[in-house]
Amino acid sequence: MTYETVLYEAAGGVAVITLNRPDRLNAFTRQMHADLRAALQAAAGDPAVRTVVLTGAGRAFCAGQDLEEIGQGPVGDLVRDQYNPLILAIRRLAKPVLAAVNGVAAGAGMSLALACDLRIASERASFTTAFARVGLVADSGMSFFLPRLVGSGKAAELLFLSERVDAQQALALGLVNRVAPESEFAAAWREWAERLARGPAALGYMKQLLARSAHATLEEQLEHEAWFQGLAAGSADGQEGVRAFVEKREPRFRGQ
Ligand code: T3D
Repeated sequence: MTYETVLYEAAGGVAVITLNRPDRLNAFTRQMHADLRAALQAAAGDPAVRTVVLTGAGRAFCAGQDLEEIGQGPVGDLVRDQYNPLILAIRRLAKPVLAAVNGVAAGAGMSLALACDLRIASERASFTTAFARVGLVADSGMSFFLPRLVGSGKAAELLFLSERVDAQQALALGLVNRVAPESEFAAAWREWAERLARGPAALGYMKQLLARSAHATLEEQLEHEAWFQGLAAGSADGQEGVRAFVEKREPRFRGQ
């Protein structure tokens, strides 16, 4: 599949989507929104794809909105029509989405990373909420995901002061799951992506369970667990997992 501003490559159960405007630090334009949403849709609709990786070309992950394009049209509409559907597409994708944060992630670029299920950062990556520096409020889910990852006090600090946080600080804060040296970064995220792609259909159910836990009471969440456990246990992968345990062999999951 070819797009103007993103690269798409699917092999071995892993779809890698690379934001590809390196000269603008992969900042979002309307075209990039359209391309990224189309690429996510392609990954969602392809049964051979079991994990999606989002990364950036060049030295940045994504610098957020392209500030040279921001003046074209009402900003609230841009957020509603472009950013919100993108974030929801990632959260509703019933497959793990891994952000391979290769460089700086700023503004909505940081939001994009936070909307993914897992984040691996290169040692040269950094994060800045950036919004307050340009007189804007957090968007693209940042005000939802950030306090849940780092707590409300730290979220307020990161949002109000917009300071740049390096990869090790991000790890200490819980913003990323893992940091890899630059020379090992590609191998590190590929290894996780391939492991996820060999995982059972239950990973997709688990993602939906975690999403529901953000709002549920304990009673509601126990019921959600019971419901999804029924689906997982009835799935081909659930049956294969139990059979493989009894037969003392490694399971062969097919994502079904
Ligand atoms: O309606 C709406 O769109 C609202 C939605 C808003 C969502 C948002 O994301 S708002 C926040 C937008 N993003 C930012 O404010 C970040 C702006 N960029 C920066 O703060 C810095 O560039 C970085 C911290 C990301 C990286 O700094 P550094 O020193 O590594 O690079 P640099 O020299 O600042 O940038 C390199 C080039 O990229 C430079 O262009 P040049 O001088 O080489 O021609 C710079 O202008 C350009 N660039 C960086 N970020 C953006 C950008 N161009 C357009 N838009 C950008 N966001």
